[in-house]
Amino acid sequence: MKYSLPSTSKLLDKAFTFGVATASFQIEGASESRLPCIWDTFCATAGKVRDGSNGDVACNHYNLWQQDVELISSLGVDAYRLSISWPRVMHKDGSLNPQGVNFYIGLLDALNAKGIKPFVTLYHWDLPQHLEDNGGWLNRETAYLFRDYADKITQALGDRVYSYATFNEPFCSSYLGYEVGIHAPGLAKKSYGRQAAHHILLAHGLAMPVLQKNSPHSLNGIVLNFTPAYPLTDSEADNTAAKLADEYFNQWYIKPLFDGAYPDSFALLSDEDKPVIHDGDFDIMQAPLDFLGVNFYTRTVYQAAAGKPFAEVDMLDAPKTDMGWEIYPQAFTDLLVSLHEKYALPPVYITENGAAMPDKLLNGVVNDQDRIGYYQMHLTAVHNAIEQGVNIDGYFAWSLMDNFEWAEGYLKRFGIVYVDYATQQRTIKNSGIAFKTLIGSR
Ligand code: GBH
Repeated sequence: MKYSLPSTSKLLDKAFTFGVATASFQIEGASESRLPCIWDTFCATAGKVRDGSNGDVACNHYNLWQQDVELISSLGVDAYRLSISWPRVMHKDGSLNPQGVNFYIGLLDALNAKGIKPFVTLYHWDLPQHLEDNGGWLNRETAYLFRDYADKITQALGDRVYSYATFNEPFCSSYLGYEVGIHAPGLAKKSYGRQAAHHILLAHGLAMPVLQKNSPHSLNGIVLNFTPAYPLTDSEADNTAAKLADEYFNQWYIKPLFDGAYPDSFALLSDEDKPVIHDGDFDIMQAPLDFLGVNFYTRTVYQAAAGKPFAEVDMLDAPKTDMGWEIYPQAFTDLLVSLHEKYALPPVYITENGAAMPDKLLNGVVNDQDRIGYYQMHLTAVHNAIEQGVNIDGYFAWSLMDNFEWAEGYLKRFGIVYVDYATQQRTIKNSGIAFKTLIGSR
């Protein structure tokens, strides 16, 4: 029950930050004490969430937060990444809701008292429903409302926060939520996905100066997810397919932030699918970042196909997690090195990495050897990227504990801590014990 890294690895420096991550809708529950959000509505729509579940109770973290802080502390981590529920901290009229704000103040104070650095994400997908009713991320106004939310909440939380991220994974909110509809709000139109992405990146850019002003000492930035695209063969056609997919799913969400432009394949969009872009938007998006958060889980393989720019290939014989995602750690190293080569990156934090596995609690033990294997390979992949010159300052396991896995409901377990939903009993899995041992060995 141990992860091993070369003794000289930067990951073993005390200055390297190890943490665990969660998100508000996935763990908090207590939906009755906040405004409805788009995920409440999505969960209530038949056929959207695989087990028909919702976030009403989840891990009941809203009520069990004190014991959860003890749990986090018992893992010996340096940091805890959480997200703020916008519908919990703001009323419909745009004023702060003190009850919701006080929940986070209590939580942040308890973390700081234990010496655990809070990494706070302002938006991890739970848009207030009343804003969706007004067009959500298709409405440019939402970007300005996000800036206002960011302004008020960061003033209220003061200097309790070590790091702020504006958004978690603009790709997921825009593409999964507005372009293919497998996430809330469940809309499915190409032009919607591209417009939502533009408004989210704009909202990010509008909020960055506000964070820098209200919280000048915290590390302020954004969290992006990447699913590196590989060609099935080294044919030119497959290489082109992979390149186009990479631009569409990955570079689309980072290039505007560093280069002030969408990838070249923007030109391939029909006029109808192109987002409305105002003069100056790219200048706003390019606000300097103190850090970049990178979330990595898997890669995707592509080949050329008739009538479309790329076709995804299912790697049938490859090892996979319980999500059906291929386990391919080399892609993690390749990704980090290529981002470093392409962009003038600030310090990078791995803000999510982990795996769903079919865990079983037996006599008080979860012997999740496959997850331990996944973490071993991916920690090594991060180590290798550092050796190749990438500036990486931290690593967060996704997730602290099993939780509401979006469209999969409670069927998939990503935690390094097992949650028995019937009793809300938490049990540290063997992967979590190994994480604790690694951190403690420094
Ligand atoms: C993260 O999203 C989320 O931030 C987090 O809330 C969530 O619980 C966690 O991951 C686990 O899902 O879909 O087969 O094409 C990650 C989302 C995962 C989206 C990989 C793209 C590509 C594989 N990404 N996925 S596939």
